[in-house]
Amino acid sequence: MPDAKPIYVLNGPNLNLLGSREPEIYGRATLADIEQACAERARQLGRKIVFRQSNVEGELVDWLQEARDKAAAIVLNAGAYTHTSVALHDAIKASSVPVIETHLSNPAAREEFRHVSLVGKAAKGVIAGFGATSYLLAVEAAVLLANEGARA
Ligand code: CA2
Repeated sequence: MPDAKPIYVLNGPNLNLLGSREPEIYGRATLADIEQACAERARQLGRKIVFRQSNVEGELVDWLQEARDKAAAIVLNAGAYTHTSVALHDAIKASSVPVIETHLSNPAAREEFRHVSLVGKAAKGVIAGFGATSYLLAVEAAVLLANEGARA
């Protein structure tokens, strides 16, 4: 599929700090390590990725809007905005591109305030709790959904 649209992998606040602190929760991989692993897995499955991180909620909204035309599917780790952002929820709802909510940790097994996901209420599905492997599972799910969409 030479002209296949890419998978967008979007990352929210503080994920640029990965690998430097709290390895017991988030693992030792840096975000650059995760980007490389996602690109490799997508390549094996015949897709490219666009990988970005921002600490700014509005920038994530802009990228979700951009993805409406440009992406085949979206892997989204919205970080703490997962639990608070009506703007991200609305941007996902406004899009027909499938979004896979993705987390390194398992928010359901952590503090109460992480148990609500406004992103999850709009997403196609959720992958959480497998460390950096969550991203690889999410890329696989994204490619499957993208291929289904391409056939539909
Ligand atoms: O488990 C995940 O992937 C989270 O999305 C990570 C967010 C957290 O707010 C969500 O509840 C679950 C936090 C990302 C912050 O990452 C850091 C990495 C290293 C040091 C400090 C924070």
